[in-house]
Amino acid sequence: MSDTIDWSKLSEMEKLKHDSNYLRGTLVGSLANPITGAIADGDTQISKFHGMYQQQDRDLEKERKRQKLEPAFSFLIRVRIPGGKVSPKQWLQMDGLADTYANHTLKLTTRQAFQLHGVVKWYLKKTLQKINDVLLDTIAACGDVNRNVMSHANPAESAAHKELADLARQISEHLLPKTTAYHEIWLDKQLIAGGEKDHEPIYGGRYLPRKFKLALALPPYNDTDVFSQDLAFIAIQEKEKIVGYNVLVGGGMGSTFGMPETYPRLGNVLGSCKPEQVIDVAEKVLLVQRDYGDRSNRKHARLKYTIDNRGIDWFKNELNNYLGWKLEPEREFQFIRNGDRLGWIKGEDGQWSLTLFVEGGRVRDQNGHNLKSALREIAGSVNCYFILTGNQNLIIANTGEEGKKEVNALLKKHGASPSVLSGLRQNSIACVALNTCGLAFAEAERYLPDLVSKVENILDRLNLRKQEIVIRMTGCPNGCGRPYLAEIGFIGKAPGKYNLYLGGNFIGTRLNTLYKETLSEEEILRELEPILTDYAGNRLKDEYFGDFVIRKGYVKETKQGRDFRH
Ligand code: SRM
Ligand code: SF4
Repeated sequence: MSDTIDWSKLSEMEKLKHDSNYLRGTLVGSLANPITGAIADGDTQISKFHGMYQQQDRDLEKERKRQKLEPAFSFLIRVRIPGGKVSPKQWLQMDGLADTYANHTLKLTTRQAFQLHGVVKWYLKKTLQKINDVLLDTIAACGDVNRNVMSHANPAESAAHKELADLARQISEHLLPKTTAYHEIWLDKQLIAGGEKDHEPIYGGRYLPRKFKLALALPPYNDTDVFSQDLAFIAIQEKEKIVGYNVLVGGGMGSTFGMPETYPRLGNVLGSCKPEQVIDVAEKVLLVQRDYGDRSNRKHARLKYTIDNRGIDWFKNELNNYLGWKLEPEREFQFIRNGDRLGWIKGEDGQWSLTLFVEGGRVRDQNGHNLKSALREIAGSVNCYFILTGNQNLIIANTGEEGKKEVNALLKKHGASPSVLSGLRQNSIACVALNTCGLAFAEAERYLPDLVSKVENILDRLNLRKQEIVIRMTGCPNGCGRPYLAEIGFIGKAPGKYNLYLGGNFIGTRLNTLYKETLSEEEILRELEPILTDYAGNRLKDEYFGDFVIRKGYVKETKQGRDFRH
């Protein structure tokens, strides 16, 4: 097979995957090498498929160099949790691992997963084994495969929500790599000599050209930002029953400064299918991308570019061929918001759920706000489970009246009671960025809370504190906090400097547009104040900020990804 491949036309990663023997690489040797806290170069790529990234503490970078020391290498471990649901036992295990092997924090990601940061090479195996002990894993949380499948996180727990959550798990299982490398390397399961018995019925030996992301949503809530996903299924309900799904393809956020051929893109609705056809559609969309995606240029390899290069009609036709049947026409759907609805809600079954704002998705104990301790005690004593949302928040789900009281009391005891938040802060997302992300040009998670406080001062003067406005910041244009869908978006350009984007909408169906470049904090506030003042005085009834800035001509609507400019 390899003889027929012209490797010179493909990206280096293609050869690496092919030669990795179904994702084994030289990981075993790398882990055993006592000389360095790093793993071999090739293994830094292959290990992603196992759910981890080699990183270094960027705060210490200069000092380590000065002292002629190897960088402070450690690993990010990402745990795959389809639909974001975890049991108290799983929560407690992750909480303990954060303290024992990581940096004492748990990161709730924008894709309903956990991340541990700061795990050194010597503890990787132990940590993965402990994760596995509570029936969680990190397989395919990263890498050129289908990633964590997101699902609508409904605090009101309805039958439809449960159906979506189950479907997310089934799709995730179906699209998992089948290699036994993970079990061999991390869980000491018996080695298959040379791995020759392994095969990947869906992916093949080179896996996908690039990462692939999938989400489910239940209108009217777009809390999984379906327009940013490679593939999404939007539930169609009739009389509370899910009768089908609209199929959306080709969304994506990543882009690179100075490369106009890369851009964020909104998904296109292709048609609809029946609930029992979803897994088939998911598999075949992935196969079309596997077979036609660009394997020469990784910056241009996502499904969104395959679709733009060949056209949406070509894609639909090809998909129908792969399926052997045709999608039905699209059905009407309407979203009223993205993000999460915070606070307590009673479900159809009379049980209570609390959606808790977790700033930057970082669960920790800090300055008397001891959220990590509170959640540990809740997990240990309250009858409930947890749902990580796609907006870095957390739902403490399914408690009775007594449980609700206990949760409130425990949050209070640890100084972590939900406070009344501005409509801006409630709708804020910041990616990790510094100090762990190797791609960050600027701060995001560590800075956005302060910037929000400063914008809140303006909002207070304008009587806009309660107005919900979606604000998102990332430390680079890769878009991990989905900033291109925000009403106010910031992308880091350099330390302390950000591009400002305006005009995304509150329901997550419109890309924003560059308003001003390379702004300092002072400049950001100076730019935003007059626009917010205009908004306070001249908005139409119920008009959202993102719609207002377009109506008033502050920015022009970005109608398609290809028109997006940094
Ligand atoms: Fe992301 C790479 C963090 C969601 C687009 N992302 C990274 C890396 C691994 C940096 C790296 O490659 O070295 C970041 C690790 C930082 C750290 O220290 O933790 C990182 N991404 C994250 C998380 C943790 C952000 C967060 O604060 O929550 C999110 C983890 C999600 C998960 O659980 O799987 C995260 N990343 C996203 C999203 C949002 C989403 O999926 O809904 C996007 C935009 C959607 C998309 O993919 O188009 C996203 N991440 C990227 C990209 C750009 C991909 C592209 O098509 O160009 C990169 C860089 C890359 O792949 O080359 C990237
Ligand atoms: Fe890192 Fe950029 Fe993703 Fe932020 S958006 S986590 S800076 S890759």
